[in-house]
Amino acid sequence: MTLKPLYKISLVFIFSIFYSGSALSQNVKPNIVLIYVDDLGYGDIGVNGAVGVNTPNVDKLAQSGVNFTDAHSSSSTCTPSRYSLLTGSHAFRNNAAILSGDAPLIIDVEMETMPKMLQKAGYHTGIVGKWHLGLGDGNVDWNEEVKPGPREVGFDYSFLIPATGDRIPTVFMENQRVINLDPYDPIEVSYGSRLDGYPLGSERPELLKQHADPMHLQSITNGFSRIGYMNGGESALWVDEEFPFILTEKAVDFMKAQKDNPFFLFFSLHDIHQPRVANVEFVRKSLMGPRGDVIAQMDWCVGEITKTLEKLEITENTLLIFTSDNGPILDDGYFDYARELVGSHLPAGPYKGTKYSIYEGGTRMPTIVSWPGTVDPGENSALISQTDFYASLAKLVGQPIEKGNAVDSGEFLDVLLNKSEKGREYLLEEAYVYGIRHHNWKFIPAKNVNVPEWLRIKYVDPGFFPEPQLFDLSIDPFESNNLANKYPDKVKEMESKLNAIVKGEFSTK
Ligand code: NG6
Ligand code: CA
Repeated sequence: MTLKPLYKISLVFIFSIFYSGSALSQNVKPNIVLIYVDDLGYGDIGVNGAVGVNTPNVDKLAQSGVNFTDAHSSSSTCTPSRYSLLTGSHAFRNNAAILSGDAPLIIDVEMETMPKMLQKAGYHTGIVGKWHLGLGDGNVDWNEEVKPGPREVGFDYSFLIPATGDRIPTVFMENQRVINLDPYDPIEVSYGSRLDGYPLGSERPELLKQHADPMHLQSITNGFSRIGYMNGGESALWVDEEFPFILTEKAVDFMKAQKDNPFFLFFSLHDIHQPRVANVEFVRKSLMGPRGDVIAQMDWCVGEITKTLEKLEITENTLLIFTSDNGPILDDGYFDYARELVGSHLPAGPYKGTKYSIYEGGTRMPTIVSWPGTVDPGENSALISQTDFYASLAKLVGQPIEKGNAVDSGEFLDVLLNKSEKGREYLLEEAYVYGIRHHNWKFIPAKNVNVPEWLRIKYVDPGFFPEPQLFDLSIDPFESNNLANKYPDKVKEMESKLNAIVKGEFSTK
């Protein structure tokens, strides 16, 4: 049944009366759109101080919604963050780490997940974009339906970049099948021995649109050398420059088709991960070269989503969350001549560290929640984690969480809806080492972790911390003044809390 706009508005009005107390009435089922950007830093959007690129659509969302200033991904890399987001449990509990492009699905299909919970509440669920949670059972035939995958994790519909833009196979999958595949040109994939397939970046540099470091010099498809070897599937190869249009179109089609159901759309963008290659429409849209241009491109995608909600007249019945999976990365494998630090642009805002880092820049994410008519606009400084979305949304849609499910997911619905600034007391941050927050205190234990060689060469915190570190973020947001010697009792307390979390003896939620 299609409701006339007037009725819709009055329904929203009735809902808002219910919402005026601190707890929400049960069984309110707005559509939920989660826009998950890849590698976007806290400072990369206009409202958080970006200067090298304009993000008018994201800024508009922030103006009509809540801009969170202390919201975190569970980890400073992709797979672990996505794992926690969908399962409500810490990535370390399942040793979740960045996966290769042929890795098996890392979410146990028996496990309750956020999309399964939403399905039980009557939602039609879909993912469009980057997956990177593994597919299949370890021995994938890319020419057949690949199982288990998103469907077994709770998504009714999927349109995927299977792993990352820089990993083969560089093909889209719709509902777990490679699209546009010619059966006479089957796909083979290898992350071990070389295949006699696409030319290699290490041998044919003249074919490259962007030169790459030795880790990204394997099979060349569409002028980019990737991680991994691939043969066949030529008719199915994606064109990186078409990502924004193809992914956005799939997301828009999903919303259009589901506009009369409550739907959950996980729109998981490739931007601004490398290889960073903007469509010609967005080239030079920023002052920062490719990194800024793909931020502008990402902003366009966000605008298309909000425009579609408006056109479908469901803006006021849609809870939209915008955030990112990990902190910003500057160069990461491709020499794209990005001018990343143009002027005073600070990709991680006032925070130290980048993607991969345990410092705040690794996990403190640009995070906006918008639900016009229900959520009061403003800024919210509560400490929360993306891991908390699961329990908070379960509360919103009136779904119970059974014991043993979503074990690290705290219910902070009032925070998400900007009715409270009382967030978490403790929060675990995962990188190659752990960090823990207690309100504005931040603790990183002394540790020497064996991180990959390339990481040690390139990044700020290579996993070697000879001394424990303690910071007071209220006066030292950049984590530059180590107070560990000054407050030994605080160090002890936070270290023991951290150990207890890891051993499963203390819950932060
Ligand atoms: C790293 C890749 C990097 C990127 C990252 C995953 C190398 C040297 N680097 O291993 O290019 O793909 O994995 O990014 O291989 S993430 O956002 O999906 O976590
Ligand atoms: Ca990422």
